[in-house]
Amino acid sequence: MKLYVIISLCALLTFTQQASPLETCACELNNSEKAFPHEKLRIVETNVSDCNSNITPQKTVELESLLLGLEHRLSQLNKDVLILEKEDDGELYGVLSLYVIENEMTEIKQLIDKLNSTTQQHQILTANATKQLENLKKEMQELEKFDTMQVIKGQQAIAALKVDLHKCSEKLNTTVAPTEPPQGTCARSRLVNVTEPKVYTKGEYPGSYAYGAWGRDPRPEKGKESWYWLVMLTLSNVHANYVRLYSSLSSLIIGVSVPGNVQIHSSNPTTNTIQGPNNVLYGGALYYNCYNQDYVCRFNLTTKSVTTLQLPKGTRYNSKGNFCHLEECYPYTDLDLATDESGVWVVYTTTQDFGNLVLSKLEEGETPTLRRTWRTSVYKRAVTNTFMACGVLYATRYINREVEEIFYSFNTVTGQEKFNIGIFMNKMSPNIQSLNYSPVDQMLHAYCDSNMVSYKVLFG
Ligand SMILES: *[C@@H]1O[C@H](CO)[C@@H](O)[C@H](O)[C@H]1NC(C)=O
Ligand SMILES: *[C@@H]1O[C@H](CO)[C@@H](O)[C@H](O)[C@H]1NC(C)=O
Ligand SMILES: *[C@@H]1O[C@H](CO)[C@@H](O)[C@H](O)[C@H]1NC(C)=O
Ligand SMILES: *[C@@H]1O[C@H](CO)[C@@H](O)[C@H](O)[C@H]1NC(C)=O
Ligand SMILES: *[C@@H]1O[C@H](CO)[C@@H](O)[C@H](O)[C@H]1NC(C)=O
Ligand SMILES: *[C@@H]1O[C@H](CO)[C@@H](O)[C@H](O)[C@H]1NC(C)=O
Ligand SMILES: CC(=O)N[C@H]1CO[C@H](CO)[C@@H](O)[C@@H]1O
Repeated sequence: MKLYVIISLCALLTFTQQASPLETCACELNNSEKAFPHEKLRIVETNVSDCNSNITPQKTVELESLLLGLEHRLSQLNKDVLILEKEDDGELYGVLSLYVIENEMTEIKQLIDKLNSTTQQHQILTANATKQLENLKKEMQELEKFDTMQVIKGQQAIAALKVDLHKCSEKLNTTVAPTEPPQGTCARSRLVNVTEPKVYTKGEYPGSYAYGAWGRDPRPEKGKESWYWLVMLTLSNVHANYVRLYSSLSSLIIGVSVPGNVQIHSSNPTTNTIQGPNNVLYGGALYYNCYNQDYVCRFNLTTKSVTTLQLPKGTRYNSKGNFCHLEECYPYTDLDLATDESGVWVVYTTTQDFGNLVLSKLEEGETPTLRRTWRTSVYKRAVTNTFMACGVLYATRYINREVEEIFYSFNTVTGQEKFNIGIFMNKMSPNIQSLNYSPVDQMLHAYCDSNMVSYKVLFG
């Protein structure tokens, strides 16, 4: 639960740092009734960067030293959490860390108070910051209550906390950077590495539903920018009839689905049921292989209507063109839907391509169509999964229970194929059922034996 505390401090710190040299700066926190303040903090951060453009620099040494103090407090917090993690004592440690962080919180609050009284000049700003802190504190107390009923999940929260602390210190260095790639272009040319897992959660149904997919809509509808989606194959590990939504990553980790399910059809399976794990959400619609057909289905979550696209004759479906490794194949992985900076793609294979990977770009529109198709020389059964990033197709293979390798790439701009990518991903569990790249934050989301794991993709 404390991860919110850290995020809030981070937001606040960024806020004060960003805004320290200004004279006046109107930053309003929209106090909606959402269960988690994550979204709110995002808004603050957005507004902070907006404010930034109006700021004229002005030195205030005392203020800066206080900010430096805050920064040190944050790194201390980081250390404390790391120590506690080493001393992991089963259930107790989640609770202990809550107290320690609470104390840190208090100290940081004191620093903020000092900050408040430092100069008249910054009065408005700090009052605003304090108000925001108060609001957040209220939210935090609400969450605290909630957490006492969810003690078992404390450990997950701590894992995520570590991730957020790292993000936080990154943010300290880089200030507020735009996360959205520039429209129409793609600066990310060469994938050089992926990080260790940054997010790892068993989610709402620990250990259940071994097959599925999750991620973040790269072109979300307004107000749903921080939403995450989850599709679990609830019937026979093959079929699903709904998309489950979470208003933030935190609510997904904690396992609170606030918007809940959007159902495709009450029966499962039936026409247009989701078949197989490799689905994506894009522009408020789920793209997937639908039941018993060589079709891409598009389910509009707003209108709840399905439009379909039949793939070329000879397309392998109904578990006849799967991803595999030496030991076994992943059932019903005939169609792998993918998103990148430019839209939606589908990866599949056909009889006439002798089982090699085929890649098609989807044209959105009234009904989806195929814009263009590329043929590769990599055998689909030698691949465990694929994803797209910046117009480049990447394929993975199974090395062992701990490691998966991104070994292959196909550049749709140059047509160049590479078989020696050699990027290794450390796994949290042996099998990756789906991989989705999120161009919004360059995260690679993996669904692994009912766990949800994210890696940050590093580009050269
Ligand atoms: C604040 O949040 C509410 C509820 O989400 C929304 O209706 C309203 O438009 C928001 N106000 C602003 C100024 O963003
Ligand atoms: C930012 O602040 C403005 C007013 O300063 C407010 O209208 C808006 O809702 C806030 N949030 C965002 C996301 O812009
Ligand atoms: C911050 O300063 C303002 C103006 O002096 C004061 O009204 C407010 O109570 C202070 N807030 C805190 C938390 O000390
Ligand atoms: C932040 O900058 C400091 C000093 O330049 C560096 O030591 C530290 O590793 C950086 N942290 C991150 C997360 O980049
Ligand atoms: C890629 O990242 C992993 C872990 O994140 C690291 O161990 C490895 O050295 C990196 N490889 C390269 C070539 O930078
Ligand atoms: C879903 O339907 C709405 C209403 O007709 C439309 O505005 C929106 O573009 C559709 N989304 C997709 C992805 O087709
Ligand atoms: C709560 C609070 O103090 N809000 C202030 C934030 O800054 C604006 C613009 O300077 C003030 O008008 C608000 O009163």
